[in-house]
Amino acid sequence: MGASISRAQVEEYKEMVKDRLSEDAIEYFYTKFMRAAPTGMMTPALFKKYIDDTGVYKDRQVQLALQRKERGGNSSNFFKFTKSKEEGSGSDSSEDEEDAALQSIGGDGYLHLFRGYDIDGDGIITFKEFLIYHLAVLYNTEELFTVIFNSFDEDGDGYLSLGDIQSVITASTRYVGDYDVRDREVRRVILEEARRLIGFLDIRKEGKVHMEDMRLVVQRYPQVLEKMKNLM
Ligand SMILES: [Ca+2]
Ligand SMILES: [Ca+2]
Repeated sequence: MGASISRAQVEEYKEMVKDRLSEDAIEYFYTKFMRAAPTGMMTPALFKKYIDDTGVYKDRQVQLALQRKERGGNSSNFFKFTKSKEEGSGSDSSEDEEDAALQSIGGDGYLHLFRGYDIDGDGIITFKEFLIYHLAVLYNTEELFTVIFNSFDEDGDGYLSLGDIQSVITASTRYVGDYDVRDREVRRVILEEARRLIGFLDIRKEGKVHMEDMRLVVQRYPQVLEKMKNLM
């Protein structure tokens, strides 16, 4: 695959995004993707490097924290952990590719993000998946539901458990705020946040959230999906 996108591909992707993105935007994402994954297959290691290099994840979380601060705080305890800290976007490590990256993708909390992008769950992010993810997150399209559900379903069993939710919040807390998630108070707040969320979504009171139930809840309360997006 070359660095530039063919006419046929642009048409195909335009069709796929139902004209919600302009050709320029598609080309922009394509260039960005191919720079990170020149073969067209973004592995977990390439994904980690992409996230580190662009700093998108951190930037987004920092922006959210700032917005919240401007609004005069949030009732949720979780967000008191979200520091608005500026940091360079580069990563200091560059060699020692795959192994180290694969190891730390879990430890650094990239894995839930990876699951969000990797819609078919085959362990590789394709450009189509990359595009769908950005479309979903930017425009709150119906795909956002799938992106968020997959991202939170850590063990991939098709349900969200308290443990799944706790892991995702823990990972993003560690990554975003550099908090010591072993700290008892930090753990307590994360657990509280996870319990509150599952209490809201688990309408059958089974201790796990069914996908169709979550769909019903977020249709009625779109702000819950927004909140889960922010917790990712
Ligand atoms: Ca995939
Ligand atoms: Ca699960």
